[in-house]
Amino acid sequence: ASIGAIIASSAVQAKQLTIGFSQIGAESEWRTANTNDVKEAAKAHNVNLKFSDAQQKQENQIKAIRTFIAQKVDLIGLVPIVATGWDNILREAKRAKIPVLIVDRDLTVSDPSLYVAKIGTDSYAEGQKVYKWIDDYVKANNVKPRNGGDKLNIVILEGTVGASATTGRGNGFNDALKADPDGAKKFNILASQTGDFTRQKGQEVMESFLKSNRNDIDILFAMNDDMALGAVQAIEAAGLKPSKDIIIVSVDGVKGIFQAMIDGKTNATVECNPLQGELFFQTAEKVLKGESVPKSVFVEEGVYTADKAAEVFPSRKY
Ligand code: GYE
Repeated sequence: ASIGAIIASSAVQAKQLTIGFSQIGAESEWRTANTNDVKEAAKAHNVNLKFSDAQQKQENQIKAIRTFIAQKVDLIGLVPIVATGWDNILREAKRAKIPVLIVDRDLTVSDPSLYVAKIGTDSYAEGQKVYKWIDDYVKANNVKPRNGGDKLNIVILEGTVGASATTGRGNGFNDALKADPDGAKKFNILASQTGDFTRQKGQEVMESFLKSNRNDIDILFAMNDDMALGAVQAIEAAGLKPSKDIIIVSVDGVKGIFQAMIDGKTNATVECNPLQGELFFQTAEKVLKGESVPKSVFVEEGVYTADKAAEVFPSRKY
């Protein structure tokens, strides 16, 4: 082959991919880790990344996707802030023959061919792990209701309303509670309200829980670490000891919660892995080469407790 042909063919191979990525915003430490990971992986894969931050608004995500379509990107990544309301915009992408990969959160569409594949976390399993951790912990430590009653009172800080991470974690937790034959005898859900996955709102909602039930709350299930960290502030301000007077379990496994566990302020975190960038770009490249990919892939996740936090901390990547 002539030098010219070799150069031409390697130029074809090296054609840089342009990928549009619609992110939710920056509501939590987890989300920041997720965004940083996607940006780093884009560099490693030499992708021209068009990154859009929707500032917690679905309408901004829809606008971003429409812009990506107009720009004729090769592929679109979407983190759906809520599960529904995507059919029309995904139909537009399909008509333009731009493949869409769903990242992190799940969605519900009328026609599954509107996206190629989903890469994310198993929020239902996370909710089940939260229940199991609580149940094991109270048994092992013979935890008694603070108010002398016969059930342990649980309060829940929920995530963004309508987000798959919220419904999945809630359903996983509630189903595990119902599946436990003694569940209803041991536990009472005293209050459950959204804290929008943010530290600020987590603190505010916990304050209001404490205002009405300061001496009744035994356990807090926060659907993410940030809300748990906000709640710690509220609990301390109410003159109670987080992790002792009120047992705290959350979801994510960010560095901030490891520090809180080391400091004795929360008890456990169920891991939700934000490092999805590598898998996202690998999958995108396969899709664009015409290879088949699994319709749904979950990244790996564990459970971490306060007694192991100091040991594990140095190896945490987010
Ligand atoms: O748990 C929370 C974030 O969608 C799994 O969103 C994600 C959740 C995560 O803001 O911290």
